[in-house]
Amino acid sequence: MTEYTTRVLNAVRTKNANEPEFLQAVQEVISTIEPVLTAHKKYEDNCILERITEPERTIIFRVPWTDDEGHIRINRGFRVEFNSAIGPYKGGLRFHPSVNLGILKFLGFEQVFKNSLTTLAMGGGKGGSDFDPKGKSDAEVMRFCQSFMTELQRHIGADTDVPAGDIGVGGREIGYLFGQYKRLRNEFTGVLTGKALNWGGSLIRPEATGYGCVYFAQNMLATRGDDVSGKVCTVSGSGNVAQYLVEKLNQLGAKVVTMSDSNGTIYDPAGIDAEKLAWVMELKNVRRGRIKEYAEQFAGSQYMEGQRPWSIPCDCAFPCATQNEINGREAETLVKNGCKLVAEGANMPTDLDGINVYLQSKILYGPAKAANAGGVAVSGLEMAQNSQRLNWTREEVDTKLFDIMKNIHENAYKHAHEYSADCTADFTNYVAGANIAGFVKVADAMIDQGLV
Ligand code: NDP
Ligand code: 2IT
Repeated sequence: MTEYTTRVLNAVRTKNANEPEFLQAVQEVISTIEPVLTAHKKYEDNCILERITEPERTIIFRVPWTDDEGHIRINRGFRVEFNSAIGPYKGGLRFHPSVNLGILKFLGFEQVFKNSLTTLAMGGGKGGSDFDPKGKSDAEVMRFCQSFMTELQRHIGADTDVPAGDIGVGGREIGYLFGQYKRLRNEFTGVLTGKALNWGGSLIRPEATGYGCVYFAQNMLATRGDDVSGKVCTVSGSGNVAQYLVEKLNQLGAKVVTMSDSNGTIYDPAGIDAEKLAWVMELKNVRRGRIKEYAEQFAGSQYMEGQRPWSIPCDCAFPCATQNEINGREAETLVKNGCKLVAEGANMPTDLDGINVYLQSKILYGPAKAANAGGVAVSGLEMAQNSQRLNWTREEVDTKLFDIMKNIHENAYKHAHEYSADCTADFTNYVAGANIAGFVKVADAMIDQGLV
């Protein structure tokens, strides 16, 4: 570490001591962008690290609502508007009981670099609430969303801040949020992405994160003359990202043997084929049931209560549930069992020890901000369609997504080989490459725009 990065990291640690996830995300970025900071003194001269680690604005608000029994409930709402140097704040909303300011700051910080990588004009933000949609009726979710938007609406706008979904926020929630925004502001605008098709949504947005992550994996495999076809894959999660990631892997001839939820993992050695995946989608999106039921439905599969998928041998692993779901020990198990590729559908699913295991063993590792950028990229395409008042076809959007993921891979590859000393003809440090490529564009824009 240099004097500059040590000083900034220490200051960030002191100021945000009770935000471990945020500190983890900052440490990962700062430790990998050193070569570019050393090569270009302008970043230190302009205090870019000090500025880029501080959100431009953080909004915290009360969200009162009534449940179906008429009881008053209070949740906490947040929007972290992290950086607008290259476009309006853009990033999802997460509804989950674990949500707190530190988690949303980590997600907002990651989003700044991710959105920069997409090549589209989007700044970074994240928001959400500690509201738990599990076990709530549709009417309760609607009342919560309406109360949440009653406050949030004064801070967002199609050219200011454009939220979308994340954990616990899917099509249903985006609908209720959009309806309340429109009612309060009397404006039909592209203020949210992930909308339904018949009122401003984009084809391929539901699929985008999962499909994009597989496209990124394909690009990484191609550098070693390999392909996903025939690969045995483990996947965690069974929500939006996991579902479409499994769909794309199946289309490309891979075999997916696990999915999971917060209670446990199902292992199906025969593979979760298209028919079984359709059943999972109905279970999760319509009945809102638990993944455990899969093992009761499909003979030959088993349910591993309270376990994550990483003990199951695989060629490729795709964590698609949540942060820190792979630690150093689990990463070692993956590598020991022959895993050759990890591509992250979730945000920061691997802890710092785990990342070191991947880098030292020189497997193909696609970090979240590059590998899962397809979701927000198609959100950017949804914004473009809304501005034009046009809808593109499925093929058009999928081709654009495919090209964007190829471009992100190339850009990360190029910056890794230019700056990261550990890269060789056979190994690319995509963590360094993605962080540096994402950073340079935002940092240069911040310098251009003066001290704001
Ligand atoms: P969903 O709410 O649709 O699904 C989340 C899945 O992860 C569920 O299976 C859920 O299980 C599981 N999960 C959530 N929290 C935990 C936990 N603490 N421990 C174990 N499992 C957990 O969310 P998404 O699929 O949209 O998001 C998944 C990940 O992908 C997140 O990290 C998100 O930030 C990231 N992401 C999402 C994008 C998007 O476009 N939606 C874009 C880029 C990244 P259960 O049902 O039991 O809670
Ligand atoms: O983490 C993410 O990139 C998302 N949840 C998607 C954000 C978006 O604005 O589509």
